[in-house]
Amino acid sequence: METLTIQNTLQKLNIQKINSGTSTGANFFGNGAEISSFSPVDGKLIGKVTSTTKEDYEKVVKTAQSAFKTWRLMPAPQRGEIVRQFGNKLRDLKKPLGELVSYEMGKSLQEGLGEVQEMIDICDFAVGLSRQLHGLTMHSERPGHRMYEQYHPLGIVGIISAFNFPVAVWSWNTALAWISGDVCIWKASEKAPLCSIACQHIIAEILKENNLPEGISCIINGDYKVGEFMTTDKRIPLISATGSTRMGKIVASTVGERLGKSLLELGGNNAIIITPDADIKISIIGAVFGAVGTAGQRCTSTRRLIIHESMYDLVKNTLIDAYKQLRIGNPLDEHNHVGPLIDKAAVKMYKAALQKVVEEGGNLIVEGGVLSGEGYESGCYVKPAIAEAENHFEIVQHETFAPILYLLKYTGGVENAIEIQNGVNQGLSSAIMTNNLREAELFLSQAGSDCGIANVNIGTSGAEIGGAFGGEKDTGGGRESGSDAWKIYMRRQTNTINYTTELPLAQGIKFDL
Ligand code: UN1
Repeated sequence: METLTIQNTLQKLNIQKINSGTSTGANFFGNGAEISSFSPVDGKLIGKVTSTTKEDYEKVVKTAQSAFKTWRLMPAPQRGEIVRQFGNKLRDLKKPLGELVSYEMGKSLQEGLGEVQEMIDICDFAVGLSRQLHGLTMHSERPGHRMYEQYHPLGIVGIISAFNFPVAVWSWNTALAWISGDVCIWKASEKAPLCSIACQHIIAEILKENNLPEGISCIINGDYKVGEFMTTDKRIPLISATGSTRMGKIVASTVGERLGKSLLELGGNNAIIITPDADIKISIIGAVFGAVGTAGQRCTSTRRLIIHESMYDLVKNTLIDAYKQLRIGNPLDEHNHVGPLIDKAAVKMYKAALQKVVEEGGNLIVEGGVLSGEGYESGCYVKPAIAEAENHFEIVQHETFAPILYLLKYTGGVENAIEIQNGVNQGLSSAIMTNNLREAELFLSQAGSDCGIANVNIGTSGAEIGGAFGGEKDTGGGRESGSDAWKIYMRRQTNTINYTTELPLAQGIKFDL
């Protein structure tokens, strides 16, 4: 039955022949090794995609370069019109694309649909932005001179995305890059390649309908070596990469070596502080969703709870009860809360983390474990776990992409909790649960959270696209999505114009001939 459904879904997304080498457009060149995409939902093979060889990559870059020459000349609001059409097409295809995300990646259907909604939202945002790519004007120190700045497209933007948000993260980048006048080459995660094929089909159709070159949107597939084609390539002025801190360091140094720009969205180690003035209901829902949503595979997932000693037992016992109610199983079944991990390698890391926390002196209060038997044939379903631990444990300092929550206790004032919260290398998302204005404001102040995202009475995950998304320290410092994140996709130019018959020099320098 499952297979039938997914075949239907693939058909609606126009993926009859999945092998990327068989498509017509220049973007589907793939003469390299085959990548098989297995669903973590039931372990079945969904399809195969051929990866991109160096020769294929050269063709893709040429296609992108030539498309850029057309695209950059189109007025930005007209580029916005293309993005508007793309957003509308996503509205039409929300259900099948959400299903594919859910089936290929393993997140709940609700979250799969939510991911497509994020794509639609960023398109809307980008359409408005296409009329607002403004620079500043400033007064020149010289008479009869005008000075201002403007933003121009960069060229080709390389996007490297992770399996956990197989479509949304691409769209955050592309929607902004496109209205900025850039063209994109996307290397999707080899763990969710079909999602990239589906997205490419959708945008390719829009471009065709508008008589625009398909090279405005390109995809390449394969492992990290295919990503390296781009990171080492001087023709790609910006690399936007989402993934682990380890990967980000390699990307940053490779791109930095050639003085390219990189936008990095790397690991998080996100915490919620629960103070004596916290609303317990909000705190528990926020913590449980943050820890087990997407099976703990968001970079904004809640990894640590920092609980005041006066609240500790209450929070602990309520959490234990809440975890008993979690239903683990097929994420396409809306009754289930927790789906599978992406693959068996992730299950192995989950198991190793649980073992490590016990070795380091932690105490498992909700034991984890790998599920087997009917409905769990893929071997990727695990039980969310909770461990009482200490912040300095090596495993607590480390981001494990799985539903493991660490409980940490604090005493005294909220400044002690903030110190624990900041006492990790990562700096993505953070939250405080409190109705106390002083605690909340201190948490948000310059002496508070050191993360890129700091929330009050909201959990750590589920950021909206309207704000800039990203974090500090080992999270990489990049900002994507809303606010003025668009600026990284453009190059700034300062222009000074002399409309007199004289040539006065700046700084009052005299140079008479
Ligand atoms: C990610 O996990 O890579 O805040 C991004 C959230 C989402 C984005 C997560 N909007 O949970």
